[in-house]
Amino acid sequence: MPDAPLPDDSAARPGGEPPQPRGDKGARPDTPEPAGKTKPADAPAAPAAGDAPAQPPIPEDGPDDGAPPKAAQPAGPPASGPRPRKPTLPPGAAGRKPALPPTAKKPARPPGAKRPPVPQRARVVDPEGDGAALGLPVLTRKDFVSGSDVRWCPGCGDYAVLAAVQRALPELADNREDVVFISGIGCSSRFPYYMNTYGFHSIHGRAPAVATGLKATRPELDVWVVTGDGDALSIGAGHTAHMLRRNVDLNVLLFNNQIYGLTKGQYSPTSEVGKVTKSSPYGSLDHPFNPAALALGSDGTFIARTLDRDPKHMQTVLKAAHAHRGTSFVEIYQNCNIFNDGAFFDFTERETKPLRTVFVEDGRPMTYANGERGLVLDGLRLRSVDLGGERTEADCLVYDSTDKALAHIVIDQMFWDPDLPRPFGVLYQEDRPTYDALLNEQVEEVRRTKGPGDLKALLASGDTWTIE
Ligand SMILES: Cc1ncc(C[n+]2csc(CCOP(=O)(O)OP(=O)(O)O)c2C)c(N)n1
Ligand code: SF4
Ligand SMILES: [Mg+2]
Repeated sequence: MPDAPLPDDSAARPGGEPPQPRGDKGARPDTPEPAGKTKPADAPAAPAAGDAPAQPPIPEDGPDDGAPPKAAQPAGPPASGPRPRKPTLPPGAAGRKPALPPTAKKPARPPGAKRPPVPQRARVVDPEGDGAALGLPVLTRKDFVSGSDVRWCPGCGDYAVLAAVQRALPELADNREDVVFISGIGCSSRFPYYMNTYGFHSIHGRAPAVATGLKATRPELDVWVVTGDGDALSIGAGHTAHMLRRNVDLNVLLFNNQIYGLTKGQYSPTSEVGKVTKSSPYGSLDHPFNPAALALGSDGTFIARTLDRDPKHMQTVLKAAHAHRGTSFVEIYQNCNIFNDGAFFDFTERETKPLRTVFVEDGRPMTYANGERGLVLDGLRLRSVDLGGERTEADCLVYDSTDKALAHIVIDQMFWDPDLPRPFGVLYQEDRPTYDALLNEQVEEVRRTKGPGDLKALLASGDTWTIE
């Protein structure tokens, strides 16, 4: 069963208040004690049961760099104490507005009183970018911020991803009504509540199935899938692979924190060997997935990797993913500061990042460490070399994201070889017809040649029996 209630219809409308979870179930983990490791010195104490739950700051505007808010306030998942309940409605009245008595009229506005503001429709972005000059309203980040309290732990990397998506969307979306976020179950999967767009917090591991159905029947919509390493790669692994091979035109954001966050810190399919958690007290024996390799092996047509702590890079990748027609698979390294703090610090912290990361760009040589090192191809093996002496930038491999053989080498070797840095950016892309386009073409073709069809007649055709 999903951990959070399914959104109801009324709540999923843009501008409407997304549904709130009933009680704390499914909202956030209620025990902050990280599994398998001692609590960091600055980790917050768990609020006593019955205390008011600590609310993380709502990232109204967020820091300008989109970085996650620091865990300065009373942090950690809230206590499982009671939360204020909505007044109980009479049976059958749920979801309905209290009706006015038949003869009752709306109270008249006193003379001279101002007319209440008319709710604004979502506004259209001028594709030429001169909307402001024409006096037209233009979508901004705020248009994509829902009124819901964000219920992630303070300091969680999810905030930075949310901010980056909300910042990128005004440039990508013509209007909010055509944008849909579909998620599975997990902390990351709470994402649709916080977007002022359509959304569906669906079933564990099944967001690709729901999204495929939606995109196939409403191809004009801009459909995003938000999922976690557990959601997409444990229970949903089969669905993820089929979505990729079909090349459904979806934008997939996989929040990889190498842990099950929502269920309080069990090891996940991306956790490293030896990971000590409550569910692996002697260390995990599982060989982890490399999500990008899984996507490439599933014949994915767009594969990228970015980081919560590099908001500018994340925005660039989001825009490239959105521009791609087909399944855009974006793996985002996301810090879970409660149950797996520092999993990606090698790639995000100032001291280690230059030596441990390469940001690939088409047509540019693969250099890193502030230009002091580079990557060369030695047969089918990548090697890291010092630059400035015998070797120069001109000797380095020039990246080409459309080269599948290169993508295999880069995605695989740079994940496992500790002497190689980790690659970020658009790692692979190709053009291939999308499933939704092919499906709709096929339906049109059959309609054209055979007529509109009759479902009842189809069901009653062939070998059917009447049971009397
Ligand atoms: C059918 C089913 N099995 C198991 C669960 C418990 N469960 C909820 S979320 C989750 C894993 C979430 O991990 P991930 O996708 O990595 O999300 P995160 O919380 O780390 O963002 C699990 C196992 C469930 N809700 N439903
Ligand atoms: S991913 Fe970790 S830090 Fe983020 S909300 Fe979940 S438990 Fe908290
Ligand atoms: Mg996770």
